[in-house]
Amino acid sequence: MDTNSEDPSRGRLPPGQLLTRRFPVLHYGPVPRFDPASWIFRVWGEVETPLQLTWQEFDALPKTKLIMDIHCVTTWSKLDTEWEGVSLATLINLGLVKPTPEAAFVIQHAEFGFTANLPLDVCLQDNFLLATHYDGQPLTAEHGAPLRGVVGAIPGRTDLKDVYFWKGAKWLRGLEFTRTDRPGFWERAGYHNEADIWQEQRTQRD
Ligand SMILES: Nc1nc2c(c(=O)[nH]1)N[C@H]1C(S)=C(S)[C@@H](COP(=O)(O)O)O[C@H]1N2
Ligand SMILES: [Mo]
Repeated sequence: MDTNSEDPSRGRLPPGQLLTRRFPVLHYGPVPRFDPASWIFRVWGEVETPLQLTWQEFDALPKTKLIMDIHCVTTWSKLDTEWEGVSLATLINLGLVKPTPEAAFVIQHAEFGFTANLPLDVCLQDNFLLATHYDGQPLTAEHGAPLRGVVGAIPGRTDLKDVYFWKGAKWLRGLEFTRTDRPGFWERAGYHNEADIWQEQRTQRD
């Protein structure tokens, strides 16, 4: 009998990764305090009209659930994590965000000036979400409350580009659409710009 076929991680663990059941907390700097009264989410840059939403407005948007495997560049991976939030596709379908024809990249802007960059194509995939909930509960402060970008791998979806978890910004406050790419916080610190988990694009030398 092929016991391997019973292994839920089969084919899902990228090279150099180890499974964890915990949910480690990883970030640079302090954890910000969330003030729902002053919190504003902004979209600007290569969009037809800039957008500003209060927390009340953002929280009222239609939400999507997403189950995916997340892979941290520090080598931990966690399978079947459940997220809920607003997809960029939803913001576009509702007409709230209209990228210009020149828009090619999205820079996530978070508290304290933290940024993370991704191609627009990746942010439009099913494995990228602006998440408000993890595992059925609102995000905890240390995991990015009230809003964070999340990106991972959906098992079986070989059509998607899968990147390391650092490409999702905790404490997200806005999205900037750009024509050209601009390295984010960890990318400037030496992490790989593309961050493909299957190709092990961890640092700029990989
Ligand atoms: N604002 C912010 N977001 C961030 C980071 C950070 O330093 N600041 N670190 C990234 C990294 S390196 C990882 S691995 C994940 C960790 O998310 P977690 O703490 O929820 O596991 O957040 C990402 N998002
Ligand atoms: Mo990380």
